[in-house]
Amino acid sequence: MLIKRPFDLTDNDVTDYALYQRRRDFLKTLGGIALIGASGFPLSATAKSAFSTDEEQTPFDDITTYNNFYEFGTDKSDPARYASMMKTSPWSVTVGGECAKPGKLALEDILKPHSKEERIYRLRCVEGWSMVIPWLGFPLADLLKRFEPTSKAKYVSFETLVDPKQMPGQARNVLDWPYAEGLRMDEAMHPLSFMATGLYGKDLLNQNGAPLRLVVPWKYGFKSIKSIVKISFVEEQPDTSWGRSAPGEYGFYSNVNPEVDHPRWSQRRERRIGEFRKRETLMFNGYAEQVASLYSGMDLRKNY
Ligand SMILES: Nc1nc2c(c(=O)[nH]1)N[C@H]1C(S)=C(S)[C@@H](COP(=O)(O)O)O[C@H]1N2
Ligand SMILES: [Mo]
Repeated sequence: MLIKRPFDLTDNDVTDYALYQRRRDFLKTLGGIALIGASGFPLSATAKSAFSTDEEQTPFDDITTYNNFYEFGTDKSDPARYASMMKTSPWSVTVGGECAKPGKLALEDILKPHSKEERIYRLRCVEGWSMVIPWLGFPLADLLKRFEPTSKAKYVSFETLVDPKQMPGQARNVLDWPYAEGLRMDEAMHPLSFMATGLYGKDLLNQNGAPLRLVVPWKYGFKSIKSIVKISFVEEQPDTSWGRSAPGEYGFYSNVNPEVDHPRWSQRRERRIGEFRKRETLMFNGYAEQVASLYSGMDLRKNY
């Protein structure tokens, strides 16, 4: 296993964002039009969740143009530029491992039984930036229960599509493909864990992980794996792509924790995209009340 390119340092990331902002302002001036920002998409049909934050939502334009999706390249602007090369229809998801009802399901059959709801969650990237995103989707637990995991299912793992023809970034070995992530079963079954199919009331754009992506708001953003094609129930803690590439930097839990620094930068503060001054990073990304009990008795410095 090779270590190719770790996440950018926080300071690099800040420069990165400033550069991106300038490029965008430049493009706006060029076109002579203001791009459409937040609001815009009515969402009257979906219920407002008690889990949603009422913090200001990051504009649609930022959420869909400032992305991490290394399958399309490591630059923040690569996913928006290249993700249309990925074909999301037809799409299927293979579910297997320790469960009574494994199978390969067409996306339509995955989605059919679930009514969609909105969850406005904070997303905190391990690099030190954050957003507030109004997701559309359904609880992960409701999906997983359908496959009837057995008592041996202690963890659940997820994989992203592999196809270098559709995902040009996979031609480079920046990570071991497929992108892989995992959760402990109780984390996966927690009511905050969410399968997203949309944001701002519309279907997900490819750069955000269409047609189906995980969202685990109390963990660093890299746990929220995009464009899922495989779900497996397993007995042992599964490998993850980032864990394999730099085990000392990206642990299996990766809970947002201002007290535990990344080996190469502090995690105390973060830049909310669109804000100038940094803000304090909150324990479990502000979801401590809901999730802290999952980790009682665990040393969070060891289990980073
Ligand atoms: N398959 C896959 N999923 C991924 C990533 C990736 O590179 N590949 N990047 C992760 C990281 S580091 C973050 S911060 C979030 C970013 O999600 P967003 O671009 O929708 O904001 O996606 C995560 N999911
Ligand atoms: Mo991230």
